[in-house]
Amino acid sequence: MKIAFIQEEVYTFMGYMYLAAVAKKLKHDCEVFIRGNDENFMKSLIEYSPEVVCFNTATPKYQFTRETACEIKKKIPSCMILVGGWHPTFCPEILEMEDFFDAVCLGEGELPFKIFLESYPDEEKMKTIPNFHIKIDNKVYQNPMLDAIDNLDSIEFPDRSIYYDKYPILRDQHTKIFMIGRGCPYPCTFCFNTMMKNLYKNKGQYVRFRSPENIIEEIKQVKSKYPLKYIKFNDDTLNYNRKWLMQFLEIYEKEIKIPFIAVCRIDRLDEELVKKFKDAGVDKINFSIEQGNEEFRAKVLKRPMKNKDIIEGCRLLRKYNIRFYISNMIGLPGETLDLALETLKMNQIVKPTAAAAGIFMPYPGTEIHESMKEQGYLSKEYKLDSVASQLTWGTNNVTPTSYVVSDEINKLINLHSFFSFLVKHPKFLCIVKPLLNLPPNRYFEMFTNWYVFKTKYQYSATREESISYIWLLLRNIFPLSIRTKIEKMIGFQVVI
Ligand code: B12
Ligand code: SF4
Repeated sequence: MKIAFIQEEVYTFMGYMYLAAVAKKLKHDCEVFIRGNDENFMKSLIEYSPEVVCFNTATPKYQFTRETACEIKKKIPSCMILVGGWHPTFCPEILEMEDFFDAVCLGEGELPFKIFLESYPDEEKMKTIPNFHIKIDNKVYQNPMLDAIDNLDSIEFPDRSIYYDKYPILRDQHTKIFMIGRGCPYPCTFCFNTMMKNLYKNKGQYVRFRSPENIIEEIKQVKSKYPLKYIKFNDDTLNYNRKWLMQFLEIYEKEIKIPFIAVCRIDRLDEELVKKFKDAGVDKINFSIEQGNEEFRAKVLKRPMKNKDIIEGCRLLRKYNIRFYISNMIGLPGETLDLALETLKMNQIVKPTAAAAGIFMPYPGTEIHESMKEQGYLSKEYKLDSVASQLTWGTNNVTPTSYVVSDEINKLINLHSFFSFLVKHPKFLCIVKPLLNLPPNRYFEMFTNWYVFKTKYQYSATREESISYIWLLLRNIFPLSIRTKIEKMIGFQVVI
């Protein structure tokens, strides 16, 4: 059977690579189709003529999935369209809302996808695929979830060849992604991990690790086949299990020692661990403060970390000369300008290599979204569609918006625009403060885009990443048609 995996970004989706490994083991044919700026996308998909078309969908990317799936169903009516990932997991009703979707998969996909492939096209069997909500003869069958995969070492390594054989730009990238496990144990109210944990309640262990040996083996295999000079561990939080991590870093240092970037909880770093990270080759650590006021952070976001622990963690990172990037949110429910300025202050105190603040977006299905509805913080303009149309960072020079009801929301939106700059240049706050009273506008947003690009450029892992940031910045000034022509001419697409 022919299976097509569809996406918009030039990026290797780990989820697709895991599913492709399952499908290929069952001798199915798989191909990835990156829409991006590819004018021939539909033509080549029709030529391939897939029986099954898969989408991996995050909430803000749902618009892309919906429009592309609708188009595909018109052109290839016989194909089955399956949607998995975080959005359908928390909004499975999209299956009933749109007739061009045939099934959604909730949660982890390896086993359900395998059962689907073994069942297809037997409709009686397909009605009972676990984790799937599936439409057969216009009736939706909703099946219970399987337990979370108990032993992550038992699944096949992600099949990278689906990207690397077709897209040399991805194969030749020096930075490659890996994952050490799945899940995150923390209860942050705005994060989907908290919801996923609830979904998997009484269904086995949600937070799991691969064995260090299993990860090292995968890295070695990748290194033997493809260019690999930098590793990006894409896990949400690498350092929640100190004992496991110390063990892993020990082996990594001995057997791999390729520079890497990791996402951590800053309040869970201590000197021994930071030193171990450094010895193993860490180049950069990303983490989030989100909000600078301890009490607000603990109460509204359920992130009860202490400011003194954040300051100490950053001191250690600086001591060991490890670059670090901090992400934050502005425009939270109940947040005042003074509270948001505390976030700025915390970032200024700890002096990151780079920092940015996104405008808070309440995603449907999260705990904070529910409490905002109850407390009247959700604006009337908020609809699933408005969330779904929020574009990926760095591509939209438009006036930013927020869906949080607050008297000071415009000031908060404006503060977001100047945030990265003010972290580096605290003295300019007195000049920026009066500007916060102006209506939010695209020029402030262009300023932030420019400044974030500048710091991202400095924060790049490799030279090729720096170059892709330059182009990412420049391409915004060209209209799409010209941008496409230039990208074709120079044979370069933006790799995130
Ligand atoms: C790496 C990453 C990215 C990468 C790659 C995205 C990708 N789709 O793989 C990039 C940089 C492109 C990216 C961009 C964005 N991301 Co991101 N990203 C992640 C991150 C850290 C890891 C993703 C991953 O590889 N997971 C591991 C794999 C194995 O899991 P998976 O992708 O979910 O796939 C499994 C199942 O979902 C399922 N499955 C998935 N697809 C399908 C399809 C079918 C047919 C089936 C049967 C099953 C199935 O099976 C897979 C194997 O078990 C996650 C956090 C996380 N822990 O997942 C956030 C996360 C997915 N991102 C998120 C967001 C918001 C975004 C952006 C919207 C950010 C932005 N504003 O620009 C964009 C959207 C782009 C997009 N098209 O998805 C949110 C999504 C929340 C939501 N409700 O949608 C997450 C969950 C972070 C968070 N905690 O909030 N992201
Ligand atoms: S620590 Fe990060 S990944 Fe974990 S629940 Fe909180 S926000 Fe989500």
